[in-house]
Amino acid sequence: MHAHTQAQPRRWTLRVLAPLLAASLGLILFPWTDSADAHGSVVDPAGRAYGCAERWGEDHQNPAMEQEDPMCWQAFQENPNTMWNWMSLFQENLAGDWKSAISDGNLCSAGDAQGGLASSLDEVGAWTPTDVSNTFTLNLHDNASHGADFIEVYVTKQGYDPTSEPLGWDDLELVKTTESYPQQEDYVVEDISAPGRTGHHVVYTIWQASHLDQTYFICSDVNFG
Ligand SMILES: [Cu+2]
Repeated sequence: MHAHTQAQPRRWTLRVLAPLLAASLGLILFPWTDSADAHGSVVDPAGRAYGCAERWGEDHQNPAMEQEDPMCWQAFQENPNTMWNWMSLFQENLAGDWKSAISDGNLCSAGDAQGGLASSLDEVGAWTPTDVSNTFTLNLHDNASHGADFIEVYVTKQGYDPTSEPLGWDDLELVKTTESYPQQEDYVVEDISAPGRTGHHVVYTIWQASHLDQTYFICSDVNFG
Protein backbone atom coordinates (compact mmCIF):
# COMPACT_ATOMS: atom_id res chain seq x y z
CA MET A 1 0.00 0.00 0.00
CA HIS A 2 1.29 3.49 -0.82
CA ALA A 3 -1.69 5.59 0.16
CA HIS A 4 -1.32 9.33 0.03
CA THR A 5 -2.38 10.89 3.23
CA GLN A 6 -4.92 13.16 1.62
CA ALA A 7 -6.68 10.18 -0.02
CA GLN A 8 -7.42 8.45 3.25
CA PRO A 9 -10.80 10.01 4.09
CA ARG A 10 -12.16 9.30 0.60
CA ARG A 11 -11.01 5.69 0.66
CA TRP A 12 -12.54 5.16 4.08
CA THR A 13 -15.86 6.49 2.83
CA LEU A 14 -15.83 4.21 -0.20
CA ARG A 15 -14.93 1.19 1.88
CA VAL A 16 -17.95 1.73 4.08
CA LEU A 17 -20.41 2.89 1.46
CA ALA A 18 -19.58 0.56 -1.44
CA PRO A 19 -21.02 -2.62 0.12
CA LEU A 20 -24.10 -0.76 1.29
CA LEU A 21 -24.62 0.64 -2.18
CA ALA A 22 -24.14 -2.77 -3.77
CA ALA A 23 -26.62 -4.34 -1.37
CA SER A 24 -29.31 -1.77 -2.03
CA LEU A 25 -28.78 -1.96 -5.80
CA GLY A 26 -29.20 -5.72 -5.51
CA LEU A 27 -32.54 -5.22 -3.83
CA ILE A 28 -33.67 -2.79 -6.49
CA LEU A 29 -32.51 -4.80 -9.51
CA PHE A 30 -33.30 -8.30 -8.27
CA PRO A 31 -36.29 -8.07 -5.94
CA TRP A 32 -37.17 -11.73 -6.65
CA THR A 33 -33.69 -13.17 -6.11
CA ASP A 34 -34.53 -16.67 -5.02
CA SER A 35 -33.97 -17.43 -1.39
CA ALA A 36 -35.43 -20.61 0.07
CA ASP A 37 -38.84 -19.01 0.47
CA ALA A 38 -39.04 -16.58 -2.39
CA HIS A 39 -41.79 -18.32 -4.32
CA GLY A 40 -45.37 -19.34 -3.72
CA SER A 41 -47.96 -22.08 -3.55
CA VAL A 42 -51.63 -22.80 -3.05
CA VAL A 43 -52.63 -22.12 0.55
CA ASP A 44 -56.40 -22.63 0.19
CA PRO A 45 -57.41 -25.34 -0.36
CA ALA A 46 -54.04 -26.15 1.19
CA GLY A 47 -51.43 -27.79 -1.00
CA ARG A 48 -50.01 -31.00 0.47
CA ALA A 49 -46.76 -29.55 1.77
CA TYR A 50 -48.37 -26.33 2.99
CA GLY A 51 -51.15 -28.26 4.75
CA CYS A 52 -48.63 -30.44 6.58
CA ALA A 53 -46.58 -27.38 7.55
CA GLU A 54 -49.69 -25.56 8.73
CA ARG A 55 -50.99 -28.45 10.85
CA TRP A 56 -47.69 -29.81 12.19
CA GLY A 57 -44.92 -27.32 11.51
CA GLU A 58 -44.76 -26.15 15.11
CA ASP A 59 -45.02 -29.71 16.40
CA HIS A 60 -43.53 -31.88 13.69
CA GLN A 61 -41.93 -34.40 16.06
CA ASN A 62 -45.23 -35.21 17.75
CA PRO A 63 -45.62 -39.02 17.49
CA ALA A 64 -49.42 -38.59 17.30
CA MET A 65 -48.97 -37.43 13.69
CA GLU A 66 -48.36 -41.01 12.56
CA GLN A 67 -51.96 -41.95 13.45
CA GLU A 68 -53.73 -38.64 12.96
CA ASP A 69 -52.17 -37.49 9.72
CA PRO A 70 -50.20 -40.43 8.29
CA MET A 71 -49.32 -38.90 4.93
CA CYS A 72 -47.86 -35.83 6.59
CA TRP A 73 -46.00 -38.12 8.94
CA GLN A 74 -44.35 -40.03 6.08
CA ALA A 75 -43.52 -36.71 4.38
CA PHE A 76 -41.78 -35.37 7.50
CA GLN A 77 -39.93 -38.70 7.88
CA GLU A 78 -38.79 -38.48 4.28
CA ASN A 79 -37.57 -34.87 4.41
CA PRO A 80 -38.80 -31.98 6.59
CA ASN A 81 -37.50 -29.54 3.96
CA THR A 82 -40.46 -30.55 1.82
CA MET A 83 -42.59 -28.64 4.30
CA TRP A 84 -40.16 -25.83 5.10
CA ASN A 85 -39.86 -25.15 1.35
CA TRP A 86 -43.54 -25.51 0.56
CA MET A 87 -43.27 -22.62 -1.92
CA SER A 88 -40.77 -24.42 -4.13
CA LEU A 89 -42.77 -26.83 -6.28
CA PHE A 90 -41.65 -25.55 -9.65
CA GLN A 91 -39.70 -26.34 -12.78
CA GLU A 92 -38.18 -23.95 -15.29
CA ASN A 93 -37.96 -23.69 -19.08
CA LEU A 94 -40.64 -26.26 -19.86
CA ALA A 95 -42.06 -24.12 -22.70
CA GLY A 96 -45.53 -25.39 -21.82
CA ASP A 97 -44.61 -29.04 -22.38
CA TRP A 98 -45.58 -30.23 -18.94
CA LYS A 99 -46.56 -33.78 -19.78
CA SER A 100 -43.12 -34.70 -21.03
CA ALA A 101 -41.48 -33.23 -17.91
CA ILE A 102 -43.93 -34.72 -15.42
CA SER A 103 -44.90 -38.37 -15.69
CA ASP A 104 -48.00 -40.03 -14.27
CA GLY A 105 -47.53 -40.69 -10.58
CA ASN A 106 -45.18 -37.70 -10.17
CA LEU A 107 -47.62 -34.84 -10.51
CA CYS A 108 -47.65 -33.77 -6.86
CA SER A 109 -43.85 -33.47 -6.69
CA ALA A 110 -43.87 -31.35 -9.85
CA GLY A 111 -42.04 -34.21 -11.55
CA ASP A 112 -39.57 -34.88 -8.73
CA ALA A 113 -38.59 -31.22 -9.02
CA GLN A 114 -35.83 -29.56 -6.98
CA GLY A 115 -33.80 -32.77 -6.75
CA GLY A 116 -36.76 -34.72 -5.39
CA LEU A 117 -37.47 -32.21 -2.64
CA ALA A 118 -41.14 -33.17 -2.60
CA SER A 119 -41.24 -36.75 -3.86
CA SER A 120 -43.07 -37.79 -0.67
CA LEU A 121 -46.05 -35.75 -1.90
CA ASP A 122 -46.64 -38.36 -4.64
CA GLU A 123 -47.28 -41.10 -2.07
CA VAL A 124 -50.76 -42.56 -2.33
CA GLY A 125 -52.86 -42.54 0.81
CA ALA A 126 -55.18 -40.70 3.17
CA TRP A 127 -53.95 -37.13 2.77
CA THR A 128 -56.00 -34.79 4.96
CA PRO A 129 -58.48 -32.92 2.73
CA THR A 130 -60.01 -29.46 3.04
CA ASP A 131 -63.82 -29.35 2.84
CA VAL A 132 -65.06 -27.42 -0.19
CA SER A 133 -68.32 -27.09 -2.08
CA ASN A 134 -68.67 -27.88 -5.79
CA THR A 135 -68.05 -24.23 -6.58
CA PHE A 136 -65.05 -22.96 -4.66
CA THR A 137 -62.37 -20.29 -4.48
CA LEU A 138 -58.62 -20.95 -4.59
CA ASN A 139 -55.93 -18.74 -3.09
CA LEU A 140 -52.37 -18.94 -4.36
CA HIS A 141 -50.00 -17.06 -2.06
CA ASP A 142 -46.87 -15.71 -3.77
CA ASN A 143 -44.24 -14.48 -1.36
CA ALA A 144 -42.18 -13.17 -4.27
CA SER A 145 -44.97 -11.45 -6.23
CA HIS A 146 -43.85 -13.03 -9.51
CA GLY A 147 -47.16 -12.33 -11.25
CA ALA A 148 -49.04 -14.96 -13.27
CA ASP A 149 -49.34 -15.39 -17.02
CA PHE A 150 -52.23 -17.71 -16.14
CA ILE A 151 -53.36 -20.22 -13.56
CA GLU A 152 -54.95 -23.51 -14.57
CA VAL A 153 -57.07 -25.44 -12.09
CA TYR A 154 -57.78 -29.13 -12.64
CA VAL A 155 -59.98 -31.38 -10.52
CA THR A 156 -59.91 -35.19 -10.52
CA LYS A 157 -62.81 -36.93 -12.24
CA GLN A 158 -65.52 -38.59 -10.20
CA GLY A 159 -64.48 -42.19 -9.57
CA TYR A 160 -60.81 -41.41 -9.02
CA ASP A 161 -59.70 -42.43 -5.52
CA PRO A 162 -56.64 -40.56 -4.23
CA THR A 163 -56.27 -42.99 -1.32
CA SER A 164 -55.58 -45.94 -3.62
CA GLU A 165 -54.45 -44.66 -7.05
CA PRO A 166 -51.41 -42.65 -8.14
CA LEU A 167 -52.43 -39.37 -9.76
CA GLY A 168 -52.08 -39.32 -13.55
CA TRP A 169 -52.86 -36.73 -16.19
CA ASP A 170 -55.85 -38.77 -17.39
CA ASP A 171 -57.44 -38.50 -13.96
CA LEU A 172 -57.71 -34.72 -14.29
CA GLU A 173 -60.28 -32.42 -15.82
CA LEU A 174 -59.32 -28.80 -16.55
CA VAL A 175 -62.06 -26.71 -14.96
CA LYS A 176 -60.60 -23.19 -14.94
CA THR A 177 -58.03 -21.13 -16.84
CA THR A 178 -57.49 -17.59 -15.62
CA GLU A 179 -56.32 -14.41 -17.28
CA SER A 180 -52.98 -12.95 -16.22
CA TYR A 181 -52.41 -11.44 -12.78
CA PRO A 182 -50.11 -8.49 -12.08
CA GLN A 183 -47.44 -8.84 -9.41
CA GLN A 184 -49.13 -9.28 -6.05
CA GLU A 185 -48.99 -11.58 -3.05
CA ASP A 186 -52.32 -13.38 -3.39
CA TYR A 187 -53.91 -14.60 -6.59
CA VAL A 188 -57.52 -15.37 -5.83
CA VAL A 189 -59.28 -17.62 -8.35
CA GLU A 190 -63.05 -17.46 -7.88
CA ASP A 191 -65.96 -19.51 -9.19
CA ILE A 192 -64.11 -22.74 -9.81
CA SER A 193 -66.87 -25.18 -10.66
CA ALA A 194 -66.42 -28.94 -10.33
CA PRO A 195 -69.94 -30.38 -10.55
CA GLY A 196 -70.79 -34.00 -9.86
CA ARG A 197 -67.99 -34.68 -7.41
CA THR A 198 -68.41 -36.17 -3.95
CA GLY A 199 -65.84 -37.23 -1.40
CA HIS A 200 -62.03 -37.00 -1.55
CA HIS A 201 -60.56 -35.46 -4.71
CA VAL A 202 -57.38 -33.70 -5.76
CA VAL A 203 -57.26 -30.13 -7.06
CA TYR A 204 -54.21 -29.72 -9.30
CA THR A 205 -53.03 -26.17 -9.87
CA ILE A 206 -50.57 -25.06 -12.55
CA TRP A 207 -49.24 -21.54 -12.09
CA GLN A 208 -47.22 -20.02 -14.91
CA ALA A 209 -45.18 -17.26 -13.25
CA SER A 210 -44.43 -14.12 -15.23
CA HIS A 211 -40.81 -13.25 -14.34
CA LEU A 212 -39.29 -16.34 -16.02
CA ASP A 213 -40.54 -19.49 -17.73
CA GLN A 214 -41.15 -20.92 -14.27
CA THR A 215 -44.12 -23.23 -13.71
CA TYR A 216 -45.53 -24.42 -10.41
CA PHE A 217 -47.50 -27.66 -9.93
CA ILE A 218 -49.46 -28.12 -6.71
CA CYS A 219 -51.75 -30.86 -5.36
CA SER A 220 -54.45 -29.87 -2.87
CA ASP A 221 -56.63 -32.53 -1.27
CA VAL A 222 -60.29 -31.61 -1.00
CA ASN A 223 -63.48 -33.19 0.23
CA PHE A 224 -66.64 -32.35 -1.74
CA GLY A 225 -70.05 -32.57 -0.16
CU1 LIG B 1 -39.62 -17.50 -6.95
